Amino acid sequence: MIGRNMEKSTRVILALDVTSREDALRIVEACGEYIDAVKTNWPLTLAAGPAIITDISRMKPVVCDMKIADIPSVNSLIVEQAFSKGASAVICHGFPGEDSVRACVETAGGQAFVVSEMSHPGGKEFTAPVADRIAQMAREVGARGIVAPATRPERVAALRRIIGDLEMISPGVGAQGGKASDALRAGADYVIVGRSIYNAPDPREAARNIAEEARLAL
Ligand code: OMP
Repeated sequence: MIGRNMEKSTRVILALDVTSREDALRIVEACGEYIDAVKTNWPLTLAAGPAIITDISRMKPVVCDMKIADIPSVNSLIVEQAFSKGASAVICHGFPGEDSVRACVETAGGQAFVVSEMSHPGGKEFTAPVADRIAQMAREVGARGIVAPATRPERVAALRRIIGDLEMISPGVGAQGGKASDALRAGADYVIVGRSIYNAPDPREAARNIAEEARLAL
């Protein structure tokens, strides 16, 4: 079962880091019109079980973010499981090296995003110094794209120059201090937004506002 591809319409990917199945489904239902995809991560998967990926994939394309960072053979097994549950794409780390990333990309039929420089303050310590090389490697192995920090639009622009026409998805908007319009203008294709939507009093309204900001930015 391979999920459908995400559209490039609202440019918003909802990071659904909630820990209740009911909340998760309610928020996706509410925000559906204003998001292109849902990103699932460990908190929801551990809380609700992997079947939540299948349930959400019936509503929206799912980017399954297990931050895959293992040896190639194990990476391939993780990717197979993610796609068997209905994921449309996966996220893997770049730092384990080319063979590990290649295993993800090949098993995912190209539908893998590679984390380059992380968006949080600690991302500057170990990921920033190697992010350019990771971005280049993502391109060489045929990844779909990279994950790059909306908290540092100047890095989004620099990484865009390296990846050419690969896609870029960009977290760090809102709760981490980045702005959707800055990231998109600097070269991101999509912004990834979590707390600013799912913790908002009205998640639908919050998603609508970010989608509107994205539309005006482009
Ligand atoms: P909020 O900060 O709540 O909007 O959530 C951001 C989401 O993006 C979380 O699901 C993180 O796991 C993810 N993320 C980052 O925040 N920074 C990164 O460098 C990479 C990711 C990611 O790979 O998605």
